[in-house]
Amino acid sequence: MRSFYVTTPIYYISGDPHIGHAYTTIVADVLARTARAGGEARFQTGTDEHGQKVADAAAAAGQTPQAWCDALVPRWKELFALYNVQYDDFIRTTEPRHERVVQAVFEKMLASGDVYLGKYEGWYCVDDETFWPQAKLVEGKCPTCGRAVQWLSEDDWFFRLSKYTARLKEHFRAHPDWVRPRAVYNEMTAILDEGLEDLSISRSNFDWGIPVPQSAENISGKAVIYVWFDALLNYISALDWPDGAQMKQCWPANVQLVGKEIARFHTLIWPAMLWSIGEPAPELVFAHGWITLEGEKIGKSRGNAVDPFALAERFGADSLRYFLLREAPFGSDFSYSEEKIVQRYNSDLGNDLGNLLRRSLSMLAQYRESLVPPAVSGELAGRFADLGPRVRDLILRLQFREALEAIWELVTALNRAIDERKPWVLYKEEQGADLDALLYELCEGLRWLAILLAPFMPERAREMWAQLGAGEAIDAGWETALRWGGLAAGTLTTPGDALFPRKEPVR
Ligand code: ME8
Repeated sequence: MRSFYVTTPIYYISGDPHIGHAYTTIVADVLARTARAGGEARFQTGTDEHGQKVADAAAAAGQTPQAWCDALVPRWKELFALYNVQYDDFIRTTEPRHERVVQAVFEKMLASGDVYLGKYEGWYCVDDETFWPQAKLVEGKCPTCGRAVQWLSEDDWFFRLSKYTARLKEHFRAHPDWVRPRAVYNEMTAILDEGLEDLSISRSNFDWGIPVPQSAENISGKAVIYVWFDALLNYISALDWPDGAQMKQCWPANVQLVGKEIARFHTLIWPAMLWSIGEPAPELVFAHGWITLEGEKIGKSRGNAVDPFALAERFGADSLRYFLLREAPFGSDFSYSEEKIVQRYNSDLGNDLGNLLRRSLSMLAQYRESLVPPAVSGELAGRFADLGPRVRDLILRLQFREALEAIWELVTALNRAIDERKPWVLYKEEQGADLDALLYELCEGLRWLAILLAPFMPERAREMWAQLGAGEAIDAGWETALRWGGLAAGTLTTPGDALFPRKEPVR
């Protein structure tokens, strides 16, 4: 069966991860969890370990690059575990399974004539690991990150990228949604219109990389493959290209998530590399915006990194997941602020959702000894009948904020049902049937919320599920789980601690 395949960039392991790295990985996790609730899915992330940037970081720490990477990888895995990220594969570019594929691809391109020997003269930005011709520099600096560039003059191997310009243009024309959001699509077609130059894909002035295969006539005897050529191939090396079973099941990827600063690599260079070896381009590259701090992209090398470990400790990992996906439409930049996190935490999570669970279960305890009354199918059941497919579609279209807004319609409706139908009055006036009906709707609605929120807040959703006594199957397919009446009469609920205990506002 064809499997839904979602990837994140593989992260440079030049230091500890920051909140931006957690962000893309959490988004991929939400997608994968949603896809898994309706079929097969594969979610892959990992680390980009070669190149000058990593070598420099290791040297500054007085370590070999390999020892440096080996010591840091657990830190990244720890972060993803802390944020309840459930990837299927974590690839490191220093693994033999990856190096083998990179060399095989290089050899295949050499044989077809898409790789040839030439001379590179121009500039190089170490921080972005990018070659820049003189004409592209901005005031003599890297046009992407604004840092100083270094002059390179080397005999290098080149990839015949220019040859694919026409095919790229046609691909962009025929698939106007293959690069999203639209602004990035437009930016990429503008670059295409200027024309593409062949790309240097080896480096001979340093050695932390995958060696150019021996079958290639090696210029200096120690050339290594350019880190981006190496890194992009992670998406298929982990599928065991060319003939692995995963390759057949998963390629082309359904969604490749990247930050907008690396859209060019993924939408202009990557498809050309794939076509050169006879593989199709991914179905969608989504280049999302940046989390910013005082208007600047948060990033390790800018020294304004926000520590995601400390944040999870303070607010809970699931609350952060919620915040990151709810705060801005996916694609746009948004500015990070603790005030905003606390505000959303206390209002959306604490008041709307947490109190709804607490109030519902404490009324059930008070009036019905915590036992779920017989199922009823009232007005809410009809109104929200299609909520599951709606939320699923929105998530799979990467409209996470809209998906959460749709889920919150149910949260609001349940809170309103309590306020309007006043269970305390029903109890006092001994309107037992109406009280039963309302309590059932609240519990069943909460069960739906736990299922729908599980991709976003897996751990908190499980806690809701446990308090509801709803059984084992929160991960069962949505199709069967989201049928009104799933919560059985007589189920014993167990009110527990507050889901989102109140936080003091930031002063
Ligand atoms: O570029 N806001 O790695 P990298 C949102 N190794 N997302 C952010 C972010 C921010 N402030 N900062 C980082 C590389 N990210 C290459 C990729 S892929 C074949 C090779 C996220 O460590 C975002 O996804 O610089 C961005 O593209 C990625 O981290 C860059 O991580």
